[in-house]
Amino acid sequence: MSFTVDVRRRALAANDAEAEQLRRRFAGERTLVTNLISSPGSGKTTLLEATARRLAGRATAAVIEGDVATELDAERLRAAGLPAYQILTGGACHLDARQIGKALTAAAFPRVDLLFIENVGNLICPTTYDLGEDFKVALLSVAEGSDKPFKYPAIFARAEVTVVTKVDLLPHVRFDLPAVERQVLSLNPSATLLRTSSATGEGIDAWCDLLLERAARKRA
Ligand SMILES: Nc1nc2c(ncn2[C@@H]2O[C@H](COP(=O)(O)OP(=O)(O)OP(=O)(O)O)[C@@H](O)[C@H]2O)c(=O)[nH]1
Ligand SMILES: [Mg+2]
Repeated sequence: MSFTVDVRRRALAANDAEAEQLRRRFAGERTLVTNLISSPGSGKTTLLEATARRLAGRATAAVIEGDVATELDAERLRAAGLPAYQILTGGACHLDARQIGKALTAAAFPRVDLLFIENVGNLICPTTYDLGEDFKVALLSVAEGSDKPFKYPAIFARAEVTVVTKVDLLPHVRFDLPAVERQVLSLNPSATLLRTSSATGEGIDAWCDLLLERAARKRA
């Protein structure tokens, strides 16, 4: 085994151990945790803003944001009414479990029903880092092209939920939605597929219902 492969394997094993501690903590707090992963600009923060509006008064939520630079996304979510903590990776292309643990200590959120983790925008690096989440959510906007699940198979294979975002733009872009859904299901036959538009509100109820149902199951 090469030195690089060995170091990477150890780093992932250390991350998995930290993630397991987080998972036990979230189980004790009965908080449903989702890890949102997608390309830059595919609509993660905007979906969370729409989610905050739709869930207001129905569930409590908080957000951990991961970005290379700026506090912009955390500021947007605070403006939408959610407690939000920004992790700045300073160049790293994914979040890890240790950062989540530190963020939880620094943020000192009250106990919440839902914790959203918005990962650093890309479809590759965040895939293998367990953050103690209940499930990963992959987002793919209709502006990104219909070949993406097969070009970035690992994330679509691991995400329990894939959300096709910005469906309001479908009349204006070339995007083969059935082909994308077929690719996702061939990579992960048990995936849940959703279509949303944060602009028109289409699909936001289905997304929120899924979250509320999963959060209720975790509380039971
Ligand atoms: N038409 C349309 N535009 C959207 C929708 N959702 C997001 N946008 C726009 O897409 C752009 C990027 O959205 P963000 O939510 O910031 O994307 P992101 O995935 O959080 O981006 P990063 O945090 O940089 O990875 C913004 O200009 C949004 O207004 C949608 O459903 N429809
Ligand atoms: Mg964002």
